[in-house]
Amino acid sequence: MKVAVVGATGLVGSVMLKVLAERNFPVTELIPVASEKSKGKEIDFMGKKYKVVTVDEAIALKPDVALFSAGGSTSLEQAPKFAAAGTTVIDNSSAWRMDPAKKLVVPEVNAGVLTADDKIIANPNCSTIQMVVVLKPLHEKYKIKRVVVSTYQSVTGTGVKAVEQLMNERSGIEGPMAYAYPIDLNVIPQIDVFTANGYTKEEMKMILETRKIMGDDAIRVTATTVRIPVMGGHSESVNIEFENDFDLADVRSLLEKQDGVIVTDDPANAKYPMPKDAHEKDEVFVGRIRRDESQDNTLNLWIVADNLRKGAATNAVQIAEYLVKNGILKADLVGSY
Ligand code: 11C
Repeated sequence: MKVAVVGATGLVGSVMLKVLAERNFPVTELIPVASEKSKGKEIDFMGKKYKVVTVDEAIALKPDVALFSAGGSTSLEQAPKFAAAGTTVIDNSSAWRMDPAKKLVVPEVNAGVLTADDKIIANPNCSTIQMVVVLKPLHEKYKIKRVVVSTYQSVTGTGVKAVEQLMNERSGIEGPMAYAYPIDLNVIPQIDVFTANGYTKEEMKMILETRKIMGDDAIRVTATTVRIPVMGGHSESVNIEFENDFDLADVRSLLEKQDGVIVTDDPANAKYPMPKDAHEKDEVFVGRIRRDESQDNTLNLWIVADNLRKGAATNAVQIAEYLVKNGILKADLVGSY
């Protein structure tokens, strides 16, 4: 399988390369793609060196699949060109997510919607992905009415510049600012820009994407998304109101059985998910599972995942894996995968 990684030199792109290698995706030829200024730079991948090429060069090489993590405008412009050349694009930007003609996929939740006609597939926002993996089995059993989520998001979600800002501030070094405010020893209740209703774009992504992935517009969601001086993963406090009453032991067992979820919930021994532990893991971790005693049929949870992994790169690679395993994406090596 010829695999292009568009944005290969960025934070998510480099994790995509790592995840492709770790999961032994059947890459016969890697095509690392980046902007003109990185052209020619060498990338090590599974013991071989590959030269970074430009988008136009990559399109001409007709990859079987292109994993995109190069921002919305690059994706809007370039993804259709790859698709026209026969490449299946899995796009990590927000460009196509709410396009009714495009699928927005978290494999554990809705991979079944994918068909061979889907040439541009959208990878959801990181904070949405980790939440819906946990919501899915609970919605199936108890039917979710409303979700109230507050996030505690890692600076890696913003990119390299934000990681550098945090590290510079820690070391007392002045440098370029990714945020309008210091992030070390601070908390910023704004992720992305504000929209007309007073919510940020990140909050609206959580609201709208959740309904699309879950395939249920009746689920009400409200979100407050917050940046904190942490690396390693996003955390979420999630309050879920169901139509029906639930059994706490059953909730735990549903989550334990859910693909891609690890339950870490042992208050007696102070065990719960934390970004330090979720870092570099592909799973979504859930803990602090308890009844909301202020309201009927309502549950509280704490969800943590590595936003660069399950929140971005791993989810994109899992979509590609699903396409291969189900014969939707075909190449010579399919049979041996
Ligand atoms: C953050 N969730 O943590 C954002 C990053 O739509 O894919 C990912 C933005 C997106 O800042």
